[in-house]
Amino acid sequence: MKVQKIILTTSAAALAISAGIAFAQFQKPEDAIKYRQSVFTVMSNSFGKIGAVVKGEVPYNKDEVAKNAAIVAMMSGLPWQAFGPGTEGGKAQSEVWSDGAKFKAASEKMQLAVVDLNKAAQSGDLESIKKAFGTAGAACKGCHDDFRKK
Ligand code: ASC
Repeated sequence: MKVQKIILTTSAAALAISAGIAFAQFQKPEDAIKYRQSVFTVMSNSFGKIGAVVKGEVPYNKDEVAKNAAIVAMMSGLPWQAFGPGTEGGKAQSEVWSDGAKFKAASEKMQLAVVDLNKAAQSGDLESIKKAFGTAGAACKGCHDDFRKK
C-alpha cells in the first residue's frame, strides 16, 4: 500500500470512528435530554455560587469566583449539540426546533456574556464581575422566557 493511501485510509477510519462516537453519544433522545440538563445543572451551580457573592451573601474570594466563572464559560458551549432533531422533550419548548435561528441567537448571547463574566472574574474586579453577572443572568433568563417550559 502506498503511503498516501495508508494515510487516506487511516484518516477515513478515524473520521468514521469519531462520527460513530458522536452518534452513539445520543442514541436515544433521553440521552440528549439528560446530557443538556446535566450541563445546565453544573452551570447553574457555579453561576449560583457567583450570584451569592454578587448579592453579598458570601464574601468575595477571587479564586473561587474565577474558578466558577471558568466552569460556566467552559460548559456554555456544550448543551447545544444535545438539542438535535428528534430530541424534543425535557423542559424545552417546541420553539427550540421551530425557531432554531432565534434559539441559536439566544444561546450565543449567553455564551458571549459568560465569556465576559469569565474575563471579569479572572481580572478580579468585583464591580466588573457584578456588571457582567447581571448581563449574563439576563441572557439566561431571556432564553428561559422564550424556550423553557414554565
Ligand atoms: C441561575 C440559574 C439560572 C439563571 C437565571 C438568571 O443561577 O440557575 O438559570 O441564574 O435564573 O435569571
